[in-house]
Amino acid sequence: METEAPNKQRKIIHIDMDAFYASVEQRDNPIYMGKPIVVGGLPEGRGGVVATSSYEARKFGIRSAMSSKRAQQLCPQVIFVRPRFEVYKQVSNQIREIFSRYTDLIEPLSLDEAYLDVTDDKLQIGSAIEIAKQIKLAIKTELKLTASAGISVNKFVAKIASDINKPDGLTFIGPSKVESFIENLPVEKFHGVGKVTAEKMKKMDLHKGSDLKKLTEDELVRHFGKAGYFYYKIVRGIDDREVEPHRETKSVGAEDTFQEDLTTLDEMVIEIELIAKLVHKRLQKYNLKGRTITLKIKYSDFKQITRNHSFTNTIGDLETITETARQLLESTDTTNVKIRLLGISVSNFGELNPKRREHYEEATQLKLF
Ligand code: DCP
Ligand code: MG
Repeated sequence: METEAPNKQRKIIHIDMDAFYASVEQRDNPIYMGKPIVVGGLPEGRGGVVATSSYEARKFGIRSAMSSKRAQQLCPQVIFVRPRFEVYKQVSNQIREIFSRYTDLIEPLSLDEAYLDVTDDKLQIGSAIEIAKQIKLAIKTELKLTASAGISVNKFVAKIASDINKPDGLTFIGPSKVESFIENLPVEKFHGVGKVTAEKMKKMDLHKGSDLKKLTEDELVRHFGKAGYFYYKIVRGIDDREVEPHRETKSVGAEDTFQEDLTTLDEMVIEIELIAKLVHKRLQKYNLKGRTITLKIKYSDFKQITRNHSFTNTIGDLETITETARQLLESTDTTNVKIRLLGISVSNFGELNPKRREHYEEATQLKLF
């Protein structure tokens, strides 16, 4: 590592709140404390899904993005709680204020997680471990919530580390441990490797970092496309991505992977309407409008296509999003196809109001409430 890093070794912390929405609900409603709860849609409602669940509920196998019906089957006594996004947003601002006591290099990835570069921290504490401890303590005493921290020399390792000792964890992967840590990392834990890629890797007998390391850059790119360049570097512990405090939102979107492939136009249109609603809700939440609407379709053979349409003016209303996505869908062959995934995103926002220039990660999972 030392040889390829002429600059000073960086100190990166990744913080991720534990069972975020559920912990906030348990904090604010003491009757939920110590109980299995699900924040999300009701099991009676069509398409209700779990946004998150308390750790007590996870013992029963309940997970994010699972249908609320399934969650109820797994744990009949589970309590369903409606989400209160405004409160989560407020807590998110409070944790960011705590981070800002130590550094201005904060890159939020979502409401509950962020990267911090504390190489030169404001209070000249120097030790990233000590800073992470102080942040966790402030979150606990001031907000009555817990967070987990990962500390390392780059974003990739810090992010994976924060997940290792959840909840209330603190994991430090020092410079001399980075390479062996990645070599032993199962491929599905690699940030950016989704289920499909992980399966593909396993079929190729690639199970952990050290297996990926045996492939040349060309081979990785041949099999995994552009991501191959990233994998090549990352398995060697090289991740120079900066913590970007002002990264702007490039697109707002939602997508859904179906348990059973869609084969009829009617089914596809129903899904388009659901996904469009969600995209619309997110645009409203962040007060955004865009000029371009993109539809993504993934077929059962994993082939993926995108179709987009751009307007001269920015749009953000539900009807336009739904209609445009539907027309884009109809511009493709919808007969004799099996669709595994549909996604809609809105991009090309134009000048953002600087006051709202916050970063929101492009959402990739369908969250229906
Ligand atoms: N979320 C959601 N739908 C998902 C995943 C997450 O609505 N499919 C929301 C609810 C979570 C929040 O985002 O509380 C943060 O997501 P995390 O993945 O960090 O999950 P949690 O914080 O709930 O749990 P963990 O302790 O595993 O971080
Ligand atoms: Mg979390």
